[in-house]
Amino acid sequence: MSELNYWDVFPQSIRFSKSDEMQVIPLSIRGVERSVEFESSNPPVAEVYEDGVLATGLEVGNAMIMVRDVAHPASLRYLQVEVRDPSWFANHPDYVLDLGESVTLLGSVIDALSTNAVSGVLVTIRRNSGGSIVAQQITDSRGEYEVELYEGVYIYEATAQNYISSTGLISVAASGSIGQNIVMSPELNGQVARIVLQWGVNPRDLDSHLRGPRPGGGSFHVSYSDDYVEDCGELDVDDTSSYGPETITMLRLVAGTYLYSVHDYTNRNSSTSTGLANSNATVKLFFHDGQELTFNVPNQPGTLWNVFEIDGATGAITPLNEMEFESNI
Ligand SMILES: [Ca+2]
Repeated sequence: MSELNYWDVFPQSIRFSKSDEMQVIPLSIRGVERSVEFESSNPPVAEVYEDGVLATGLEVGNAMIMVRDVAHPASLRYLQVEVRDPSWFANHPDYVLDLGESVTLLGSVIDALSTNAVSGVLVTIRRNSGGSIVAQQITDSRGEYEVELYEGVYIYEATAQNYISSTGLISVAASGSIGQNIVMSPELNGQVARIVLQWGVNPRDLDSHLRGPRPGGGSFHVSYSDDYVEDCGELDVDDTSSYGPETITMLRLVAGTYLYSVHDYTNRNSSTSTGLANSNATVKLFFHDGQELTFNVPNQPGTLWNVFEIDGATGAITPLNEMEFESNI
């Protein structure tokens, strides 16, 4: 089960010369694998077959191709197609089909608990889940890897001895920067779960909060202001200067409801802020039974993101993904 949601269609714009023969180009859906359907605003100019192959070139004109996620119809991507008279290309000899830039991506892998660099990690990058490998490298002594990729969204898998394997998304921009490191969690050693929060450059300070039942009665609340509660949980890192990670380790499960939330401390006094929604925050839950779940912050205003609940009696995990405004939690 995964809540990863980023995806895109490539290329995003295509310009063809009109010809007497149909021109075809396979479109690539990058990011998390999904089932999509295509709709053309102008089928005589451009159409997409069910297998994702664009057919165009017979008529001059413009078409917008809408790419819709079948399971989430509100999730849309667009591809712009232009078919020009051959004389246009004669006047623009430098024009080449834009498949995005090939960029060098320099990434780092860090330990969720110590935030130290992790060397010897095998990083495998695919265009989509289950797709073929486009790059693979082992991190060096500085925990870094360097690969050559086209712009777009990719899936990574990182594996190393004594760490829980991790998968997620990396977004490759023209600048090559990715903003977020790959964070690896050391294997659980009798603990119940590890919860890793990461985000982008803004806001500077997000906080992780875990609340739940205390063995023997009462409740606990682990956060930056109480970072260790015996037999309950421990916050390993309180990051106050962008990116994270902040990591909470759950120590025991007893009957009752556990709630994990992310609070936007920087914007806590706002009642309109979209800072948290725009933070690119992700939460990874590594559960003792081997489940690894990723949650992405909802695109809604709010200063408190209630991420998930765990039923302590059954171990069932329930995604919440609710946003609200709270100055203090
Ligand atoms: Ca913090």
